[in-house]
Amino acid sequence: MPVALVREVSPSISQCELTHVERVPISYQRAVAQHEAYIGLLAALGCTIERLPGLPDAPDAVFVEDTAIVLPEIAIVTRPGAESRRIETASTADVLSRYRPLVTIEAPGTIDGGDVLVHRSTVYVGASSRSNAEGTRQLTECVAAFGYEVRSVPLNDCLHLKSAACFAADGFLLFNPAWVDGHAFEAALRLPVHPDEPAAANVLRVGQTVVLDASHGHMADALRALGLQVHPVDLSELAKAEGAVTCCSVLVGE
Ligand code: CIR
Repeated sequence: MPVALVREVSPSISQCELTHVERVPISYQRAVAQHEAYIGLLAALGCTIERLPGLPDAPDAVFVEDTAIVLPEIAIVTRPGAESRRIETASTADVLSRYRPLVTIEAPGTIDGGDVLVHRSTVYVGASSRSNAEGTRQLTECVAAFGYEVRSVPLNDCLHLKSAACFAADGFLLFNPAWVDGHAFEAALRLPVHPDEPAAANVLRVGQTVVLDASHGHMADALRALGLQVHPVDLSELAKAEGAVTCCSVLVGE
């Protein structure tokens, strides 16, 4: 089972970046409690938890996914699209260097890890407001040697590619058709989200199980009906900061 890199919620989370959601008050205490429950679930599923150093002055630091992309062969330290988030990457790099050879996206390239979805040997990159063409070009160069093909995916009205689409299992895509064209992905099975749950495609695969937000009951039922093991977790407070289940960890496979 993988190592899960996580980082505590910053007390400054109320000053987080927001792009597609209205700012509403965030309870730091509730956010911390929900985040600890998320970490507890990953541990219960067999992950080894490694905590990155806290960054109290980086409001979005809990969303570690955006700071790195980890492949079996290499890890890519990102250069996040939001300037306020660039201070987050150095400490991720320090820890990741124990697990993988590292490369770093350099200016003027930008990539957020939330825009990068790896499935078999294809690396899908969301053409979001956070990840630019130069970042995608650098990523392509980094991974080509290992046989990965990079494809840029257009997005509408969502923060990151993984807000719009994730694989729940090999060849099984979840997606929101309002935000991304499901045919952009090679998949044997494509399941659109229920219209009442626009963000329900964001799921985290841990081994054979699927972690999803507890508010996505339609999606949980649909996945269970297809025989998948599903673990809901309540991240409603972090959702106010535009975060979701994939954002709060970087999984480093053995
Ligand atoms: C941001 O706008 O950067 C944060 N407030 C939310 C980041 C969520 N990360 C993710 O979806 N990978």
